Amino acid sequence: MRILMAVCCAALVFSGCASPRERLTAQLSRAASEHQILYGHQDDPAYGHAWLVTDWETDPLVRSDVKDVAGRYPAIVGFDLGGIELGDARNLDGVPFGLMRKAARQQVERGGVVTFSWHPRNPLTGGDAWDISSDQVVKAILPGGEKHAEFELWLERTADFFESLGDMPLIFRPWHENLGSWFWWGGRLCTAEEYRALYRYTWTYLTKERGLKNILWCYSPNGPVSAADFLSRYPGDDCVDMLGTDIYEYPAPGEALASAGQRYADQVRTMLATLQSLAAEHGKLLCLSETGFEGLPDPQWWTGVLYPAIQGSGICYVLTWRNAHDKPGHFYAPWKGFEYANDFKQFSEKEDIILL
Ligand code: BMA
Repeated sequence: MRILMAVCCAALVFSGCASPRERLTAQLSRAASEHQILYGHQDDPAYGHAWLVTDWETDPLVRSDVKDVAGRYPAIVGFDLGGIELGDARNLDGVPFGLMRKAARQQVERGGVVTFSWHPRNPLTGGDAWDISSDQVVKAILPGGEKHAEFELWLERTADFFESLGDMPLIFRPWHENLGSWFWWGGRLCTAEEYRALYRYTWTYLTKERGLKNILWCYSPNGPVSAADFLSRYPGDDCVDMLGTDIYEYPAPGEALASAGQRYADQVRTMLATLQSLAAEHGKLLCLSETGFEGLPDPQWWTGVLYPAIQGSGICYVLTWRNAHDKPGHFYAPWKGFEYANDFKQFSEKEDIILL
């Protein structure tokens, strides 16, 4: 199925008639079929460990913690849209949407890929994405609900942003980590029907009503979970292009690094094997949409834990989370001067790991 998809896309791309979606699908299918994995980093051009772009309009946006260490840029860059729904100029972490637009364009021009997550506010309570004080939020924003009109406006603003990117292709993975219960759209906060309706409403509005042809849709629940659980809230093959999962390494209190690393690697390997067979059945791409080990305390995390867990897994990309400029211990990629940076450099030089 994947090969057929790649051949069809290649033919379209060759004929010059491919839509942005089709071009990106062809690029990622090709990578996957060649067992190549694009390496990605969240917010990479906006800030890093102890630095921040302050004037994005004049700044060339060429700094990158990843490039400082590996000599090359991440092949995929992630940004978060949280705050776009309110009409804010900056997202929840202070990144200007103007910077994202400019950096996304540069990333695609250099042959890379861009992905967007979304941590929107809680439309019922006014709290943030992590406000789980009510299990009525999803119900309230669906058609017939008291906050539906407001939600329509939120989607309109999100669609306006995507539209402003022109024909630049991108991956969007809304309503992520939905099998846990830490976001207002999480497992215990809405029914499976409500969740599916939320995802489908979002897809229908952007794709059908607004006619956006530049989006690849990624469904990315938190892992590890069984295939049955993964599919329990799956919105449908027509509105998903890629299956993803978010898995982080968290040692238990007092747990040795070797044991935590082993447990995490087993979880990733098992979950990606599950995704690989689901993706083959459903004709989808697959990815490790978010991962990492906060503060990178394991000297050989990249070559000894992550790489063996993802090698040959069939994923087209892996993305590690952000390097906060204002929280010294909150980083997931190395930076210049970090004591274990060389392990990342070695990872980046593996022939199946792609940087730009
Ligand atoms: C979380 C943390 C938060 C951040 C959020 C959205 O995992 O990094 O600090 O606000 O992602 O980017």
